[in-house]
Amino acid sequence: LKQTGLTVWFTGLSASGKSTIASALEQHLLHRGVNAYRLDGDNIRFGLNKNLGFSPEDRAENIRRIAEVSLLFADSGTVAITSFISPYRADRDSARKLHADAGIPFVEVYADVPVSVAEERDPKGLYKKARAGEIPGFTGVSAPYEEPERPEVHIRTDRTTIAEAVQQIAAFLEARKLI
Ligand code: GGZ
Repeated sequence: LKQTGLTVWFTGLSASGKSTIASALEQHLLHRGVNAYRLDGDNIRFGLNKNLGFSPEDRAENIRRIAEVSLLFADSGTVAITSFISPYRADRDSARKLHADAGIPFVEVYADVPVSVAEERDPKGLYKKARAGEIPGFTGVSAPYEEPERPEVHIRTDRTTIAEAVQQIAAFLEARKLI
């Protein structure tokens, strides 16, 4: 018995909460017996993509490879959950098209937070460094973040609890009969 695979694609600023929600969603799905696997900076940027930096070209290649890997997981029947800034609309749209061409569902989740709030959170002190000019091309400070125009799920993470965010995504997946 094979479950339908799909990709849940998070996008949002650094410190938007996307990885926290992605982890909670993964746990939620696993507890319901739905196989899920999360791709994030820890298992991708330090491995497969360790030769890539943060120039627009490298980010495009980062996202291209992640899209291909998530498609493979989804094709195997898993819910692939990706958690990367993916700041460029064109790169996200390519990931979407890759899935559409393969007939695999793609669900874009926008972890939306004002830059000012992400900057107040600043859990790793990266915004502070970016403001000081120590990290060139930092998303939201000195590099663009292109907001999704029609994400399947839009979460204002500064006004939503983690549990509510997971429920919002799970409800969408259920309504579409994806889980
Ligand atoms: C944005 C950067 C940068 C620059 C390092 N811009 O908070 P974090 O640390 O853990 O999340 C950020 C992560 C972004 O990697 P992604 O692979 O998600 O980015 S993209 O989708 O745009 O390719 C941050 C850290 O890496 N980081 N330099 N210049 N974030």
